[in-house]
Amino acid sequence: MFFHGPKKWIDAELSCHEVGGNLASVHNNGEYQFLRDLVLHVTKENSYAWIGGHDAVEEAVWQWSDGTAFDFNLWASGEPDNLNGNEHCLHINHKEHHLWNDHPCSRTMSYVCARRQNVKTYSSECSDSNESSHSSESRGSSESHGSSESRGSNESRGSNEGRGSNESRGSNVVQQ
Ligand SMILES: [Ca+2]
Ligand SMILES: [Ca+2]
Repeated sequence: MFFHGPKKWIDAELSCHEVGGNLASVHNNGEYQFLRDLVLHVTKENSYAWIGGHDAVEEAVWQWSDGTAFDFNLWASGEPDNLNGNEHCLHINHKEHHLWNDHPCSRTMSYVCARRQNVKTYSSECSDSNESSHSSESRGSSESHGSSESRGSNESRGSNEGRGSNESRGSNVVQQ
């Protein structure tokens, strides 16, 4: 899910909560590429966007807001630099290599939400059988196909994020 915002990091995170998610976490190159493709598809450029990384609890201890392990990173060269002692939130598409940077959390920009559980919900809505054995696989495929177009455009249109997501969920069910 991609949102234009612009919002501060915390407002972006809270906005993700409203649709049952968190700012996105990234655990491998494929996931990062997916997020970058989504941002590029919606904004037509490699815009800065908040994702869920922060070291607001303890300086230099990076965490994901969705609680998953911070087991992967793609920091840009020289980052995170905690510039002026005031950079505790993580945005993507930094500089020419489009990697990660720590930045003041009060800056406003677009952001990417993710609903890890809801992806399972999608698959169980599609077919009531198989929901657990199926979930990791369907998660990958539902994110890489289709969603950047249909989900992305639904949600980027208009600012009513909660309603947008309900509508897109509803239409998925109908289509099934
Ligand atoms: Ca910091
Ligand atoms: Ca920085």
